[in-house]
Amino acid sequence: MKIGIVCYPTFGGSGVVATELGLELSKRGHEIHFITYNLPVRLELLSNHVHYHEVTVPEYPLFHYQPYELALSSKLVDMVKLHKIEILHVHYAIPHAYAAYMAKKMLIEENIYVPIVTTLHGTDITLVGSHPFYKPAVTFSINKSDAVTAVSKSLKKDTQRLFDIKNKISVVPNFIDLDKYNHGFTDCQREIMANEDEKIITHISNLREVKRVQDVISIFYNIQKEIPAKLMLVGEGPEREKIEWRCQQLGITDKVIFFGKSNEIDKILCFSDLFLLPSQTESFGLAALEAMASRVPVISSNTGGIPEVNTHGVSGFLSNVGDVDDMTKNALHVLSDESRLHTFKNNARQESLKYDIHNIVPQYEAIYEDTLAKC
Ligand code: GMT
Repeated sequence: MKIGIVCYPTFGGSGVVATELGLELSKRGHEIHFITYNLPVRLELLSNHVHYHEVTVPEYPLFHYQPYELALSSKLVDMVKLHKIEILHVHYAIPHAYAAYMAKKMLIEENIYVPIVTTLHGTDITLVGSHPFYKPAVTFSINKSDAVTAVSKSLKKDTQRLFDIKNKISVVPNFIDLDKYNHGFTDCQREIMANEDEKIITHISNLREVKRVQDVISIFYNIQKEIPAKLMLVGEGPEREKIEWRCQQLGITDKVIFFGKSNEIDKILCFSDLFLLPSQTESFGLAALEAMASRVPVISSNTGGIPEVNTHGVSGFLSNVGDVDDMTKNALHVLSDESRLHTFKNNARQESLKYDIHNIVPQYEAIYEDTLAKC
């Protein structure tokens, strides 16, 4: 199939999933066209099966807001015609599903029919999309998609609760390329990051309020009072400055390493002992899955889709949002006994196998085939 993929090209989970999906589909013989405003961060290799088409929005002083949706829908029309794209798969409803619908309507005028598959990722529904300013447009574009998928059962339920959805929503969970995260314990060079007796705790996110990074700091502060430890903070975002101040106030700056945006997540996870994800809400928690695939147990909140990924008492532990004391207790339980830590590490890897890329990507292929067959 010739598939057009629209996504945010950033470090966010939806862009990562869209990119990994496109790359895997290309390996399975499909022709993939990424259509977005920047080269997606994990899209390293372009080939004759993987193409990237940039959407540019010319700056014009008259416009207070530059019309990205308009530029995107025009680009979609042009790319569908030029490359004979058969189906458009848009990741993140806002504004992608809306722009794709406009493109579809324009193409119908020229007797070209291109169906749209929309994948809902989380904040497009739970945080941003349900805002009254966007809700009518998001409801409309979900209902007008030819197929709709959500990345967890929890997100499907939230979408049905928050919007008046007439369309069927299929759950296709996020996935992981297990080979990428299959390192041994010996080649991680953990000695560069920490002393031999120190445990390495990691958090990866875009450091937004919804990630509750202050809880990460509180949990780590409590842990390092009991056992020697270092904290790896990966990602950039609006909370960073506040966190740096807090670390200074708590006197732990020498134990906290800020990596910023990193393309070496697999290497960082390779030397990690524990992953913290205390989010306020999380439709899936791809970062937790990446940690588990790297044999890193997860201490998380029990919100949204996280319980579908992190199994309580097996791959880690779940606590109520904001219950820093319980998360600390669980973290110390996992870290304080070497053989228990080893069991949790193995369990984490084992649980991640459910989300093997080779099992999940065919589910998207089946949806494309079904959708095309109905046109
Ligand atoms: O959570 C983020 O900061 C990024 C966001 C995104 O849209 O890129 O992630 C959402 O989609 C990911 C991929 O499906 C999920 O794994 C994340 O759980 C989800 N984030 C939230 O629901 C907060």
